[in-house]
Amino acid sequence: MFYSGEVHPFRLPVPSLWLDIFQKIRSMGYTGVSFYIDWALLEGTPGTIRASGVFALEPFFDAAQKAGIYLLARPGPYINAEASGGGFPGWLARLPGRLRTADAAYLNASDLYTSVIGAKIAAAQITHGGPVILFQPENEYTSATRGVPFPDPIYMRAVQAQYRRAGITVPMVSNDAGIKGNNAPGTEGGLDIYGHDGYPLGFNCAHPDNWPKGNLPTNWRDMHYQISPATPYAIPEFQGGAFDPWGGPGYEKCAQLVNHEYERVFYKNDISFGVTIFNLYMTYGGTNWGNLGHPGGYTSYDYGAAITEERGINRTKYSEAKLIANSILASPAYLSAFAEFGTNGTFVNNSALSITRLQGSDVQTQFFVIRHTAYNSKKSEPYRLTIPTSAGTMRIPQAAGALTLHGRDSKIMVTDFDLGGINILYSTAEILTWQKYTDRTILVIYTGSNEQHELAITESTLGNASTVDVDPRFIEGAGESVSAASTENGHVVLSFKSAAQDRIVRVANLYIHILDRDSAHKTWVLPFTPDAPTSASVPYYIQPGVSNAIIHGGYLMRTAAVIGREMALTGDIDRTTTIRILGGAPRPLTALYFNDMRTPIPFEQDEATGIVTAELEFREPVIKLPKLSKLQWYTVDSLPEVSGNYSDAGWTPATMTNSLNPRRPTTPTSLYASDYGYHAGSILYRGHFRGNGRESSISLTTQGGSAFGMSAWLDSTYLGSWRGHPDAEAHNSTFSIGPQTAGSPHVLTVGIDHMGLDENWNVGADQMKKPRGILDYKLAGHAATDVSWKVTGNLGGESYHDHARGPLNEGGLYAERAGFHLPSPPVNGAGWRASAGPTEGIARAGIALFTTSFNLDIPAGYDVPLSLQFKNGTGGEVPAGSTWAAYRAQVWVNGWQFGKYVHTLGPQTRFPVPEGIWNYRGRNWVAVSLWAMEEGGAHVEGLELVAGQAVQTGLGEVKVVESPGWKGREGVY
Ligand code: IPT
Repeated sequence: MFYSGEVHPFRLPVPSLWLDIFQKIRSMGYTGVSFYIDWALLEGTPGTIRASGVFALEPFFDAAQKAGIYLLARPGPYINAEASGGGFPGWLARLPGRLRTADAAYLNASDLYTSVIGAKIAAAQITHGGPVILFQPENEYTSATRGVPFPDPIYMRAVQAQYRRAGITVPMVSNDAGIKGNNAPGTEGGLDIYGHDGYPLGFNCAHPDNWPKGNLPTNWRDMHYQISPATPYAIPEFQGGAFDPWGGPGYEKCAQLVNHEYERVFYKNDISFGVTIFNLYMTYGGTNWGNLGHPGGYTSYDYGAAITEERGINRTKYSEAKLIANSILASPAYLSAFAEFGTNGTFVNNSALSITRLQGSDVQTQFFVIRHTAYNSKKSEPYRLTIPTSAGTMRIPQAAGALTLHGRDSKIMVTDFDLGGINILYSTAEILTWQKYTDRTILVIYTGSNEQHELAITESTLGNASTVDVDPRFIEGAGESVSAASTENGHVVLSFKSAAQDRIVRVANLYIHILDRDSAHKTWVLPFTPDAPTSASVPYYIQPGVSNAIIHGGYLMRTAAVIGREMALTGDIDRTTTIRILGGAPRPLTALYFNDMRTPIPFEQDEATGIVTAELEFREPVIKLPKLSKLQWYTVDSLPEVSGNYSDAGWTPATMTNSLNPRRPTTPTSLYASDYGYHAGSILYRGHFRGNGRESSISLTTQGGSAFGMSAWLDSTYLGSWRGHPDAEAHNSTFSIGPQTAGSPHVLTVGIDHMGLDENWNVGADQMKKPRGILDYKLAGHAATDVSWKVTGNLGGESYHDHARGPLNEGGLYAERAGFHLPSPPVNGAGWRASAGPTEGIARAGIALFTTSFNLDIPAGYDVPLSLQFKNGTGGEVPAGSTWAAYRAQVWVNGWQFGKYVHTLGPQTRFPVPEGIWNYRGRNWVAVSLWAMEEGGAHVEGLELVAGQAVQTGLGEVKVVESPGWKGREGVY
């Protein structure tokens, strides 16, 4: 089974942290990761692919392999992904042809990217010893505007051919948006495997408790049998969180909407359909650093996912997802099980509940997935089962009383489940894992709170000694017990109520660990690495018959290895923690290591059970952070354009009259940023004209994408701003001006905050081409041709300067053009002065850059998440409909833009920046641009560096990424 989490390497530009994400996902019991590649970041200069440094793919492949993770490669070329342009480079806005169609212009434009990236992925396929086992060309090729041939088999064949030519040989899977049957195998242009996605709760996180009626898919399996009966049931994207727009409710709300209960009900529902290619989007979201996001989202792409943007795993949904994935990993019979059509009412005596059955096709095992008929019910429902087993039809529980399904829960119950020879006749408690060791078999099951359960074992499969032995140590004081009895018809029945205390029941050589769910959440199942974990160089994957270690406790357990009679673990702890190695430790164990392979740690091994108990000592780190408000800052004006004799000689004249944009320019020359090679960050315009005494106003229609803002000046006079709104991608502003002396030269300066390019979801609409910049203008008293325009974005445009950070990290502010956001800017040079920093602000509408530097000395061996926190009157949260002073800020850490803050919109005020972008043991530079959109200026109320929860980590060294500093740039204007 390909049980996978979606991760975008480009949203975590620190290659040595990729192993951390892979290990956290592998430790959830997932076997795979699916990833996109963002074309826009790799081919900023048309005709040149730059895929090195943080953009290199090879380290991602290596890390996956080291963690034992298989990969599904999804390089697009179109990806969507809430990325600017949906992954399309901005220069495609000039394409003389339709995007995502068989137009030669589009296929030619994507040839270089698909061939270079295709070849890199091809080299990492499993057939070459690498981790890539699946490939998805295109993405959600599902809908089109009228008049466009769709679905076009010629196009889908062409995309497949591009990648086949590049050497891709693994199966190709589709990702239909909804189960509609596009590009199914056997259809013209079809792929090898049919796949579709599903986001049943949608993307509005404002009411996280609201599960709308009817949003649980019920017919997917039936549809799949119709569409593609011969290919594995594949869901290449299933909702694992949600994205959030500017001014949205924030990602903690999305984590609540798509929480652990959602996972239980919805993931198990997909399992009831027999899914065997299953990818949860997102499992780690990351960051839209450096302008890589689309206008519908802000800097964080946390997504409310199982792993937080800061790589934390505190959300219950991480632990719950681990239980579900592990149960499937432990169920080989699931892989060949046949999912029945629809749901079945005959197995359960309560119509408020529904069961979908999966039947083993070559073994007797059956899986019964039970849920509430009204999937969103919050009621607890009692039930009894009548189900077929190898011992005949059974009424369960056999004991008095009833089973219970609580609200917003779903369970996978089994019959005739094989534990390497021992037959579990049935279990109403869910299986977390089991493992057959040389001297014993261990089964770990778990219950919800306040539940009654029953488990039966076929006696004849237990060998001779079928003694039932409830370990008294775990019973005493627990107040709840396990009753066990052998029945006449040859099985041992255990009846038990849930209890907070873990219990062990021994039945012959089978040790059954009964945990409650909270305790199960703390349990880790780790495949043994073939080597000491610190030197693990050999890839290891889950293989049938290869042992797992079962470990209880610890914030995160990463790896386990057995070397002779010694055992070595790696992992992370957030406090002093007692761990219990339930299974997998040699008997007797002679030494135990945790992270540090030189110093064994004390432990005890129980004679009878072999369980090893050890205390992992947390040593509180000393984390000293500078107070940013106390540091020496330097500042420089970043809008020299409006102060006197500024020369825009170096700017790009906006003289193009033949724009290829689908929106035909309504101005004498095109003023679309993409026509001049500018695709990210701020775009600035200079409109020159001579006065004639008849001026009265200037109207501007500007477009920057949702939540964009703009400001305008006439010469040195501030005219006003549009502060932005999440629903406004464009805006009309009219500013009054007085009549100007006839013949006098004037210049209008317009700054537009470019929020990214729209996605290109609907084929034919070419939405990503939607222009950014000035759409229309009217200078009253003048003909439009009286104004001659110049434009700039980032210095060099598509011939961008910063190859280390890619084509989108810089915008067009003067300070960015000059590279002052980079480390070591020339703070003693002309125009700079010492400052108290962004809290000092600026006294009138305008733009300034602030920069400072300091040393960090975070102790090695700890994972300490650091964020930049903007503070305001309320301590953080931006109130809905805020009328606060309008300003926009960007923050750069060592030159990497890791925050775009819109003071009036929010919701994000805390901007996590990963280690590796920070230098944790050395010098760091923080730069802030402040764009004040108020007559009287604006200041940042507070900006501080804050640390999240520190964990003592077994991850190993995080290498600081190459972060070139400021160098005088030629031709800066
Ligand atoms: C689906 C896209 O495939 C994916 O790239 C991402 O944008 C995701 O949505 C939302 O986060 S599109 C689906 C919602 C129709």
